[in-house]
Amino acid sequence: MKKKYNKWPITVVSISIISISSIIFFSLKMNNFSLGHGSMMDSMKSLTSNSLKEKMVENKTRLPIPPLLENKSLNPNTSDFTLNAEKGITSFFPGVKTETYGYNGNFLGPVIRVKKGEKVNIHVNNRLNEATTVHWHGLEVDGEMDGGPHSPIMPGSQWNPSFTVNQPAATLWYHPHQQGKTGEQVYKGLAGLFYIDDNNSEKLNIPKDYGVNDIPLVIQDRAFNSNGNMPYSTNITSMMDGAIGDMIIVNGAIKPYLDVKKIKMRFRIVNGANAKIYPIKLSNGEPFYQIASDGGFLEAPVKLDQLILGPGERAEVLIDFSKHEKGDELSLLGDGVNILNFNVKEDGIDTTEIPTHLTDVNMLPETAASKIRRFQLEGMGNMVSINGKKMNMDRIDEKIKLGDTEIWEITNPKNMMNNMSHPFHIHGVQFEILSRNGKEPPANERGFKDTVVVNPNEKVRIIIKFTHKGIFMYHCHILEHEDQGMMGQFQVTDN
Ligand SMILES: [Cu+2]
Repeated sequence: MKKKYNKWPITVVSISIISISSIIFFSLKMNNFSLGHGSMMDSMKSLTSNSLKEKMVENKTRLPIPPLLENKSLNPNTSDFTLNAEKGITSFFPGVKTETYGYNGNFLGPVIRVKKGEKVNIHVNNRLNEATTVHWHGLEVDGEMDGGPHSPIMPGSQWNPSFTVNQPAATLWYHPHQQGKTGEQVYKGLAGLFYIDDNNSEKLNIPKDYGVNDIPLVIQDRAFNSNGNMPYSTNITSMMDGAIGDMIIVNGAIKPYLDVKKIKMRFRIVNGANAKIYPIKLSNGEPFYQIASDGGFLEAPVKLDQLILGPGERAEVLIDFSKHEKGDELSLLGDGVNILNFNVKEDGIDTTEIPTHLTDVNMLPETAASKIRRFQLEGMGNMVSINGKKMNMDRIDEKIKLGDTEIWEITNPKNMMNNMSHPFHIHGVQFEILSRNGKEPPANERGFKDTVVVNPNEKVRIIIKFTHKGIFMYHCHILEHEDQGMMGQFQVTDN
């Protein structure tokens, strides 16, 4: 027998809660406007305790390089990998132990490296006390293999996705996508890189010696309490802007160093932060060259003084250290803060080049599109929505025909309740940006993308060809927004 509830008390309580939260929300936003962006938010950020900060010695830890995951397959055209999601203990500060999560280790995970055309089998063991998923961010695979919220792996059980990689060389990544828990699980340390190589990437005369002149940089931020732990904060700032810590970590280390030779170096930069958009530049202001975006190489290197990456986005860049003198020190700045020190140590033999042409990026013509869909991003905190809706696992928001090409128009209207940039991510596809507010995208965005930052009052038009079947997500990659329901589902079917 179902109980009958009198709905009035619930309604009154709900209305009161909504009114009180709105009042708090409005007053905070008003304050924020009057103080100028940042000041109030900065003062309310989760902050690391001073006693810990005093223990931190800059330039003391060598940049950790994640191991390449061993391929256990004996067949040359097949890869076989095992990932274990597990608990760990990590020392971010000397002598201080922090409880973390990791894949096959204490924090973050190994690099999965495959070649285009390969069949890939992965065994994911969940050794945590909670359900998790592993989403292959940027990979073009069927919905069942995508690792979204429909593929939870219960504690103690295994998930065995299998797929053939059929997309160009790229730097992708993997991370949990457990419904409502993505932010917390990534914050604790679950994330890793997924590299695709192809004939072109192997042929190009660019730095490609993993860990030597081809270095991954996973940029994240965390806040630590006095006993060294990273409490996943659900305070009001985190709820609104997403979880932002005051300690920036690169590959899991705070302000590490990397000794470099006087050669060109390639860095594969991943914004693995929960919520923060990072402007990235060199401390001496010298330019560098972006050679790849989310989904692979750009047509030609793009010279940049500054690169802006939103959560989920990737960029591969070349930095030329040959002009420096031995003993020179410079650093990589993330949001104006020194996040990685480069020590120019010795001469080196450099036979690599900065090519004038990297690949052909064939732009899909607008005329190929059979449909235009519109997505309006709105809100902050728990009041986020897409097209006025919050994620519902039981609702398919958009139905798409396999093989179709579509234009998606994503808008982010600025108003009292919405003054944030939202990184919009689509699963299972690589798309191209047609325009930002009617203008051509910047040169470094004219490649394949799976995540695009949509700024306040911006309309971003993208073109997508849907080549895989199944149920997929589109969502804001501020993980706290995603967990609060800033996500929808599309289903690709062949009828
Ligand atoms: Cu968002």
